[in-house]
Amino acid sequence: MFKRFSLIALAVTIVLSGALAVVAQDAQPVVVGPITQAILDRGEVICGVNTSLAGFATLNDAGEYEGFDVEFCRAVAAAILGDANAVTYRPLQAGERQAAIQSGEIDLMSRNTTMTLSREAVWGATFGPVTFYDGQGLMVRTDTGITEIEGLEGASICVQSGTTTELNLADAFSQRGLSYEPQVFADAAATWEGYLSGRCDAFTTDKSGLAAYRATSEDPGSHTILEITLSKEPLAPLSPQSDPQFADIVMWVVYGMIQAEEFGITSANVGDFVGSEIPEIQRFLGQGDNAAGSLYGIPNDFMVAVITQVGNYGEVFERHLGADTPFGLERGLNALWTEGGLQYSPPFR
Ligand SMILES: N[C@@H](CCC(=O)N[C@@H](CS)C(=O)NCC(=O)O)C(=O)O
Repeated sequence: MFKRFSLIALAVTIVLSGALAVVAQDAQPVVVGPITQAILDRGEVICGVNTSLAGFATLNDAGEYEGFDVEFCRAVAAAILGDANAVTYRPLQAGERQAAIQSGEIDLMSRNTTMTLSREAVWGATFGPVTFYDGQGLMVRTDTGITEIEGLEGASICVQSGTTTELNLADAFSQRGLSYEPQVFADAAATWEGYLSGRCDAFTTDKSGLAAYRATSEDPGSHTILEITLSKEPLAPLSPQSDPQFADIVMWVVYGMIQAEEFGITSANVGDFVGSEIPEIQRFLGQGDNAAGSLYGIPNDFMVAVITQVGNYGEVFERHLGADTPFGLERGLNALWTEGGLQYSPPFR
């Protein structure tokens, strides 16, 4: 009898202690990481962006940065501070990126930067989800009649230093037994000017960059982007490894924008979804008893602020790069997975 009682007592204790552990875990106060804390203290996110890349990051007439990449700086500010405008932008040349991350002078970088193994390790960076699946391309003057990479045998090619572009170019030509003469420039404007002034037969960078330069040139029709894609360039935001919790916030903000598009939640209708009875939507928007942002020490309903002030992923893409912009980019790989693309968010659970 006693034995039976003690076994029951033991079972009850195990179940209870299990339950207590879960409660204790849920109730544990979240320790806010150093980057998030610095953002809260100064009331601003310091975000590294491109010096100027049409569609991705440019200064508008009001002297403010705008563009596809800029929106992710704004989204992180909205998530943490509730204000998408609370961002200080640090324009960075390609070759300045490593030092900006290593020194910790920026909290976040959202600047057409390709995620690679060595950058994570050597720069000490944590990349977030891919915001733009890209690939390297080649542009030539249309009147050269060149349509294939083989037509560039012995050509001079304008390329920017400190980029994956420079490295891929060498691989692409040597693999095909082709020779070329690189004309290397430290900044984008000089690289583009080099090509325009005829110093180079071709200009190479990410296809998004080629589309941006071509669309904003005097005569877009006089430049042709070759069909070939030389590399994979998954462009993603990144942050210093000193605060893994902040890196998680960046990750879930980007995924949240993708998930919002999948749910059909936009900046215009998010208010209608806040009162939704659907558990999945309640969890996503941090409503009721569902823990979301609170697990990271930020407002529980952080995605409401992000969607209201910035929009979902599709809205951001269309606003800056889509059919109604000079770039007219198709979603392609950047479509949702449900539409044949690669953009896919893990569950907000
Ligand atoms: N995605 C490549 C290339 C990124 C890159 O910096 N591209 C150039 C050409 S489009 C650029 O944005 N230059 C602008 C600048 O350095 O200000 C990388 O991460 O290395």
